[in-house]
Amino acid sequence: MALQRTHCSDLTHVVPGEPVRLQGWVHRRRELAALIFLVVRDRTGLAQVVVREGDPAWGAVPPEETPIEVSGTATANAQAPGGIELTAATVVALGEPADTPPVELWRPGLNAALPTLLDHAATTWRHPLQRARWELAAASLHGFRATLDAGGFTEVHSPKLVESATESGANVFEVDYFGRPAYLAQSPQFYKQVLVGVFERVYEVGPVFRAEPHDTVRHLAQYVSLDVELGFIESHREVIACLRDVVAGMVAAVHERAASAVERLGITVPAVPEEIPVLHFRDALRLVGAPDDEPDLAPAHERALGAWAMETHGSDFVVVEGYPTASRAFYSHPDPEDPHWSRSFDLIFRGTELVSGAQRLHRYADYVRVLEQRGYDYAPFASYVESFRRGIPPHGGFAIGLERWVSRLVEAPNIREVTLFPRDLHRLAP
Ligand code: AMO
Repeated sequence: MALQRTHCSDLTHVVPGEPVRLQGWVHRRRELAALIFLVVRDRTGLAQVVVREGDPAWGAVPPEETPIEVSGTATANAQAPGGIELTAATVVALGEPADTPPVELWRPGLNAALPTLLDHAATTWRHPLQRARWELAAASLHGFRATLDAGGFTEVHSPKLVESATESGANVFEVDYFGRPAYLAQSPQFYKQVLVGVFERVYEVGPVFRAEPHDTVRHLAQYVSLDVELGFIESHREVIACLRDVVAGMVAAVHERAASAVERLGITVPAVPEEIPVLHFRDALRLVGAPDDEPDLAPAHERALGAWAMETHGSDFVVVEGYPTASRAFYSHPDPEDPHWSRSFDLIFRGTELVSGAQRLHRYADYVRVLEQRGYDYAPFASYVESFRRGIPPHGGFAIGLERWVSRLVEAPNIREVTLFPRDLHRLAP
């Protein structure tokens, strides 16, 4: 029977003298006169193998990035990572010898320009620092789901081929659907709302599509949207409280499940305050010195609000509520006290919008009126709007952009750096 596989990070626990079998990639092959230092990389970390002249592996270590299996003897060496290395090794290649990678993955830093990183994403993501970024994303997804599962939410999946734009007509991808026009979903907005009528509380993790015409450092043409919707609420403030707990759950999961990624990257994981500071849109405009009739916050305003939240509240997070109704999506609930403002909000994290949310309209007549006021055709919205005739309770929700979250977490200058295979104006491959 073959010896059980040991993972690189477990080598440190093996008793010297014991036989060991590793599987992984040739991370580094360094040849000296009578010695080859081989560093093996697997999903858990790195391990050192020392090959001496006369060892079975002598002359048989394939080039960097080739997948291999190494059998040898655990040997104590204070200089080896974890104090144990492998000696007297046999190396078997598990594939063709790999071509020289476009960047040297064994170097501690990944020194390549962004286009090189993206063109060769399938290989460059192997670098331990690059992998760490996705490990943060994966842990965050776990925390998102775990928090909502514990709160009585049901995970759903909605269609990505849809008949109408959900956010605005401007940036939709049109596709040919059996000879008639259809769109790639900009968000699961309509479906999550009507599913409140079934489950009360739902969430979805999935891709959404935006035909963003601008090349910016914070927009992608496809991103992962973390959507939440909950019923039987009194106002958007309960939605903000739910959002606070979800973000705290994501942060907790990063600590629990991605501690080694945090350490490798040397990042500061934010603390989520019990109550995130909330500013009304009106006051936010004044604070940043913008005119009173500004319809939205510009990126520079968000940066200024982020700096304000840190200075005055020691918080990486700030919520802006009450955006003008006219500048938000048609399904947003106006403020009953003054319908010029809406019960909508954004969460700004480290100076960038991370989340949008709101209480929604939930009465059929309100939808009919608002569609008419905005000059939208009824037909493309009919199946959505008509469900409000059959008993949808007061509800609200929000959506977090996963890549935005990770990019602010690691403070990456460009969102593409934390996206596995980004899609943008110019990129459709890899
Ligand atoms: P919104 O369009 O503001 O709201 O999107 C919500 C969050 O998604 C992220 N995001 C993006 N990330 C990368 N590239 C993009 N092009 C991009 N566009 C948006 C941001 C943003 O805050 N239906 C509403 C949400 C709701 O009200 O529940 C919506 O989609 O982090």
